[in-house]
Amino acid sequence: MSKLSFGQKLKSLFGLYKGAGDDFFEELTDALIEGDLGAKTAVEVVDALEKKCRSEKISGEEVVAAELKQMLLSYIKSIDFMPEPSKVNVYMLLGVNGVGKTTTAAKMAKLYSEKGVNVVLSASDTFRAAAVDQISMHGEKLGIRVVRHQMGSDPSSVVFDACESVRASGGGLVIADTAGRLHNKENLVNELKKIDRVASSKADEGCYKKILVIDATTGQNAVRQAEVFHEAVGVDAVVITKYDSTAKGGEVVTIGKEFGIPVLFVCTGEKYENISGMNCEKYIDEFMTAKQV
Ligand SMILES: Nc1nc2c(ncn2[C@@H]2O[C@H](COP(=O)(O)OP(=O)(O)O)[C@@H](O)[C@H]2O)c(=O)[nH]1
Ligand SMILES: [Mg+2]
Repeated sequence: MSKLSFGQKLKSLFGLYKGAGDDFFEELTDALIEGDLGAKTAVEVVDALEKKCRSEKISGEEVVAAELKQMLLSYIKSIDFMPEPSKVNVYMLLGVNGVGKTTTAAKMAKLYSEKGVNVVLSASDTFRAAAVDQISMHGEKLGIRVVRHQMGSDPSSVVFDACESVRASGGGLVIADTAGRLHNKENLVNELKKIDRVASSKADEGCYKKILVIDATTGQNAVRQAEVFHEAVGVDAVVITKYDSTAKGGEVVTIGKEFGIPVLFVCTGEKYENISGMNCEKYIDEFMTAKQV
């Protein structure tokens, strides 16, 4: 059975536009909410769009679609991080359980080491033995060194050692995996802050980045996670995972709009190669027209 993708639905909705009429904008609001933009953002975006359509007497569906695209584009930003090879760089991956932190750490390790960067993986999810094994397995497969301690040890001491090791070898990049701790518990936020303090004191100036991993299939939950982590330690960029599945992707617009956090990578599968830089224009085009379910 063929099913219209969200983007195809949105596209066909524009066919109903006959000038600034209420029905169209209401339906557009619903469609954007369905696309994971969140109610607040959807209403704000559509209000602004409707105002513009009225004041400029916009009547063509292509023009309205183009206006919406520009508006959505204005909220999202891409960013590209390049480690400084002779310095100690730390990219810390944050996020709740299961979003894809460990997988993303491995993908990024491969990506940066292929660019000639000396990469060390820091197995800082010390809460479960399986987590340390999982990242060690990736390290072995990729030929990338993994700094690990025993399960249950202090995650910030793993980051500390990984940084020392990188400095001793003349510089490079520590990619730190972390536990998907329940970020709303005060003690766990404190622990996050402790790793953050260690990483920022060990990394050279300007070389420490906090990267929040979000699962694109979780919609507005991802927005709430961004809020909590951003408040706790300040997030420099997000990586979107599982964009290969039924994810619609609207939460990225909301994260950009509400918190101004840019997107570093988009991941579209479990393989090491399934990671690419963010192309905002392509992302919004897919959101509005093309992404298949
Ligand atoms: N389809 C898909 N699966 C992914 C992606 N990234 C991670 N996964 C899977 O999501 C699950 C959780 O990933 P993991 O890295 O262990 O998450 P963590 O708990 O945040 O470290 C694993 O089964 C991964 O293979 C992605 O981009 N697409
Ligand atoms: Mg993990």
